[in-house]
Amino acid sequence: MLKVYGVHGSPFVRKVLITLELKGLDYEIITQMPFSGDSEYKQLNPLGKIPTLVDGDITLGDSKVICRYLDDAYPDVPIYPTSPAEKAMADWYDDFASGAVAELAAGIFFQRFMRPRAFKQDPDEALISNIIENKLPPLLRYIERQLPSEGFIFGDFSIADLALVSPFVNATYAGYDVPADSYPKFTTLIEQVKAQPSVAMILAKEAKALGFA
Ligand SMILES: N[C@@H](CCC(=O)N[C@@H](CS)C(=O)NCC(=O)O)C(=O)O
Repeated sequence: MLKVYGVHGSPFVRKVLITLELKGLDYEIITQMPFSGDSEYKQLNPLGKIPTLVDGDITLGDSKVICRYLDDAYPDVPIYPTSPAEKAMADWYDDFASGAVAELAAGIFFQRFMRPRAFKQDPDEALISNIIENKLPPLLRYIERQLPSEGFIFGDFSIADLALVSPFVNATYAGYDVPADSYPKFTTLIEQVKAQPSVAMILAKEAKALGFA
């Protein structure tokens, strides 16, 4: 059976779990906390980051690489668009969202949720204000410009929609919601993604795991 090392609540683990659910694959979650310095886990993934996927002989780190692999290895229910141009754009959105966007949007969650719990430190509210007021808006404006007037980015729900929305699920847990008046297309997309059955299922599990439900 496929094994995912990680925990509920990570924006990156979430992408992988939703991809597995969408494809109807059996998997088990092996609990692995981030920032644990676990030397045994580093044998599997020397970066020590979550998620890591083990599928038989193959062990992969990085949610982008894992989702791409799952789509190639288990293509029955695709999570990538098919044309080379749209596939490349989906990869770009995933890279953009899992890199710069996640650093900021999930950074709010890191400060307000992880920092007090994992490091017994207060959140840096000045850093959070700088993210919300200065750093996120140019990225949100870009996302808003890229989105179609309605529906998912490539017609069907895809990794592009999931990757862009995932870090903002964490921001919401930490008290920040994307303002609908400034970003109407993106806030609509966020709700549409959350309403997908595979997404709603994982969000319900993680809300329970994080103590929000
Ligand atoms: N690019 C990676 C990022 C993974 C990542 O940063 N995961 C966080 C948890 S949300 C982590 O494990 N952080 C621990 C660390 O940086 O040591 C991916 O997409 O999977």
